[in-house]
Amino acid sequence: MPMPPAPTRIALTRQVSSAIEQCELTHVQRAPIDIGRARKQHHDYEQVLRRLGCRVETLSEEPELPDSVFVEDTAIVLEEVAVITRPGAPSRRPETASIAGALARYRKLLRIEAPGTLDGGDVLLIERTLYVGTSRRSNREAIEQLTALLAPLGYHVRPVAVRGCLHLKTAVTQVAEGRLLINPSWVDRAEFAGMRYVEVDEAEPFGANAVLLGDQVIYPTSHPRTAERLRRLGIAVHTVEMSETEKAEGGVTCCSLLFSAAGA
Ligand code: CIR
Repeated sequence: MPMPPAPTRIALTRQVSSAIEQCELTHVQRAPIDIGRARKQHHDYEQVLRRLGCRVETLSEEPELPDSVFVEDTAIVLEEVAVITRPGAPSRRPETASIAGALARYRKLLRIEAPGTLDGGDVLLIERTLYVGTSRRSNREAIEQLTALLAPLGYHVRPVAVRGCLHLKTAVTQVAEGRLLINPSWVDRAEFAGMRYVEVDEAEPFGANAVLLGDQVIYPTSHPRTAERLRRLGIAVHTVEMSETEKAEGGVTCCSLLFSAAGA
């Protein structure tokens, strides 16, 4: 019997807003952003996603929504459903409408409602567990809602304390099966029982944000020492320049929503 083809992997992205310089900032000093360069870097990031097998669907620019390139924060896409978030920063809440429109073609939609607030950057999915950062952006009400929405589908939701950074995935992401890339100053290793770790180089505190696609990692050029640590572990690392979105406090995971077209 021939094997069925692998389901198409979608990467949902959005063009960089011409208003990106008015972005929200929490732990990063405001610095001028070169919009042309930001767009070029975002285009190159999309090219890497394509090279790694994704079909990239790019939403058009939202000139009124400075942070709208960071689509990760607006939804949690699982095999069965997509949960539309209610972002913690009020300026970002209008971003969800167009994302819901795009995701409705692929998934049944569930929603986080007020007073819940949740940013997708706080949600790290490992197998059937969603680790959710209790950051300034994501609150207990949202975690309770998420737990109730997803328990019937067999998902566990676990709150995780983060400190000193914007989101859980600023502090920790997965880089291989059973292995996390972590900045232990911002999140405790003990939260993730049974996982192996690689720590960021101490000169690169923002280096814990990586995209894992299959067994390939997309990673910013700005953290070369940590990239080298990953390579020494045998991990395939594809580097991308992200200097301009980094000035907006965004990393590689923030700029796409990755999911299989087929769903469940
Ligand atoms: C914000 O503060 O909301 C944006 N300037 C950056 C969001 C980055 N998103 C992410 O880490 N998932």
